[in-house]
Amino acid sequence: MTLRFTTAGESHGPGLTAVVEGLPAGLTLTPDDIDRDLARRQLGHGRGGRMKIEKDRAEVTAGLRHGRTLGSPVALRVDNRDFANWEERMNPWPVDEPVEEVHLPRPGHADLAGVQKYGFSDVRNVLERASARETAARVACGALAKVYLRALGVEVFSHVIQIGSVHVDESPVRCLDLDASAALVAEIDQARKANESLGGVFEVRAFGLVPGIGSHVSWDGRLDGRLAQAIMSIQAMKGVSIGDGFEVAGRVGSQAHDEIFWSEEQGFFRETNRAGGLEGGMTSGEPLLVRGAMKPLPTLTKPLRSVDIATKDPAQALRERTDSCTVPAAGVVGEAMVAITLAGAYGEKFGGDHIDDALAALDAYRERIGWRR
Ligand code: EPS
Repeated sequence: MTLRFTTAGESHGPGLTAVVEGLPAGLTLTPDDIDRDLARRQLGHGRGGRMKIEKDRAEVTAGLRHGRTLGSPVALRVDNRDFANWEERMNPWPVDEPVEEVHLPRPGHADLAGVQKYGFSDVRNVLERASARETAARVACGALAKVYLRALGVEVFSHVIQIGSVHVDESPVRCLDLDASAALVAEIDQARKANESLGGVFEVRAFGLVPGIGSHVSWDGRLDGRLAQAIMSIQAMKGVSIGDGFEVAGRVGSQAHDEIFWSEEQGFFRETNRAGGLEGGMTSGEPLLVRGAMKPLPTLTKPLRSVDIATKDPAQALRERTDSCTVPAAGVVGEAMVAITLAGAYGEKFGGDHIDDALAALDAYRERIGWRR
């Protein structure tokens, strides 16, 4: 069975709700498995005032008993603490006094197309759902997928590799060392002072994958396509790449692929991973490398030109409390989306109503293909 999830919730409404279907029975979960990732998503230099209000925790309301999955849908909720400050404006039920409408769509946000499409006069009816607050629910679902994957020997991580114009590659060790980190922080501080926001690039890596997850036989079974959709569905994403991504387009063939070797102790292996762990829409058994490119957030303290949708007069876009950079948080969301996608593809291949059935199927497959890692 594949893994499916859905979320509901507005940014300043009472809370976020999510339902995850397709987890096998018998997985052991602790509250910390979910809350740890929720806390990681809230961190990162460049966050605004909202994160001082929220302290995200997931309340599981279905699908678990005494810390073990039942094979039934898992339902959870994450409260919006900020709702206490929005009870009038975001009450699900009619309120006594009319609330002020927002008429100033932000370039780069869902605001304008959203009010046109859904027939609203108030931009808030769109921006509340388009907000990246929703990613808290995704991260909670992703944490469940990670527990499933961990039981199957797969771990998912992420790191930031670019913020604004500063690349981590510019650090001599090509990793998030203190120098690189300091340069990224300085870039964010400088942007904030200039009333600007910043985007960037994160990378998600998954280790412990067996070859053959996903499929070459049908377009919608190709794992690279599914991962691309998962990453691109995250708010503010403008690009996705796998392995060496766009760079391979400019190389000659001999520099673009990963030669195949075999040894008694390793079985099949590669010395390079330019393909990012995917060939022909399937995992190759090498680590999965997926990058997401995020645009700068569209809520600006020095707003761009826009139009008042009620009067049609030129105006400045909506200006409100905002983050200046959320690339570190987006990396955690990327992990969640990759984990959900991988867990779904593992579920399709190894199935099982109970996790032990999936493990038995995985073992039999490893044996059949002689996979030794
Ligand atoms: C967001 C705007 C900010 C962010 C929010 C996403 O919220 P507010 O308008 O309340 O200041 O803090 O992100 C979150 C609440 C979160 O949990 O990540 C936006 O417009 O997308």
